[in-house]
Amino acid sequence: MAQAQASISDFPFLIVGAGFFGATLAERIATQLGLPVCVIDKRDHSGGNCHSRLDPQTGIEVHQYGTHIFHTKNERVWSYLQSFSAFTRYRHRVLTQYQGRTHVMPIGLSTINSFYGLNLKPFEVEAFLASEKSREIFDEPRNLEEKAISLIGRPLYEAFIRGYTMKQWQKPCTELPADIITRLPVRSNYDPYYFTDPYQGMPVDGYFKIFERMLSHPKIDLRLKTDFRDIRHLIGDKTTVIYTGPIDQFFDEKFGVLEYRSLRFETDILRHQDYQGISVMNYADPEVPYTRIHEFKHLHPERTEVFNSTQTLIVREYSIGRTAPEQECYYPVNTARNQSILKEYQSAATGLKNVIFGGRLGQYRYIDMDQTIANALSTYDEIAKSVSGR
Ligand code: 40K
Repeated sequence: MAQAQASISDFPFLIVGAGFFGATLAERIATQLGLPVCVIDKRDHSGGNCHSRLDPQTGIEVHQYGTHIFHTKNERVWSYLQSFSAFTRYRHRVLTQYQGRTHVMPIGLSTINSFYGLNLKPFEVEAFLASEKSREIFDEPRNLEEKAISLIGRPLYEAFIRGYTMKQWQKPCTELPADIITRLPVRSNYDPYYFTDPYQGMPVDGYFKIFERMLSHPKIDLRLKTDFRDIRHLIGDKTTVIYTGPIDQFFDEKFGVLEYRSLRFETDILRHQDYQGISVMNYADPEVPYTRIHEFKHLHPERTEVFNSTQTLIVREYSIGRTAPEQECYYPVNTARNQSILKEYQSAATGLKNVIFGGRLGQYRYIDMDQTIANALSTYDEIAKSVSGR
């Protein structure tokens, strides 16, 4: 017979959302403080947008919300994660298509030489870029286009930034704020790797395993397919709520709806051992409706049987505005209006004694997985202090 479920009001901690912020806090509170934690998530899986699953037909690990590459400079985060998974030595690379040709991302010596048909040496890059930039001067760039041209010159901007950014945000770069980018670093060498962090890799047996291991502790009660809005009336005043959902939804959107970009994915299984030769191929041309194609088998070349199989799975990614509540939230949209709405939610949040907001949606801030875990570990330190001080 099924055991009766403990009531929400009996838990000292209720965590809303089983992504990295929620899972890290649940794991720390359960294992280090020995306190019971209830974790709810409205989806039928843990892991938030980092969730992955094995495709039943091909055995390929699919990242259901787009490719997630773990990379960090933070030693505490890296060593913490090691207790839940070993990591491979995978190092992420990205290529981009533009007008039927293939170039290395981010822009570096390989990109400049392939794009301009040149054969520059590293020590010639700085002067070359300076001369490209000098063709058009914007002392006070008024938008993303002017800013990008002032950083890398018009041709590189038009090829690699203009179309791609417009597809991401569904707005021409002339209507996007200049401060989206502060720098557009151009590498003067042939480094082909996308990230520069000292710690990088893919979880050996998949992202889903990390979350299984983090959340499997007997003190953690994980309840999937459970929407916060359906259970919030059950919360008593003895429970601390750690909320990682969208902050505007916590307050029933009373100060207005915060805007997000969402993504739409189109999956195909193809009869090729290798479709595109790399895990992520960007498409910079504005005429191509998708922004990139993911070919997940390339994240795990060490899984030789799956990797060598004569079928592959690809996913085309389309950026879409989030117009309906059932669409997933991915990227906060940094406009003056959203920031001023956010301020109102933040000050309402500060007034709540028993609620902690965290994660990308709880903060309405673009943060990487490692930053999310770092934030959760600091939040845990605060919680541990206040628990021991009681
Ligand atoms: C940011 C503030 C944004 C929108 C879309 C697609 O590759 C990724 O998934 C992330 C890229 S890289 C990045 N670094 N900071 C943001 C700051 C909002 S978003 N991004 N955004 C990305 C992105 Cl449709 C990718």
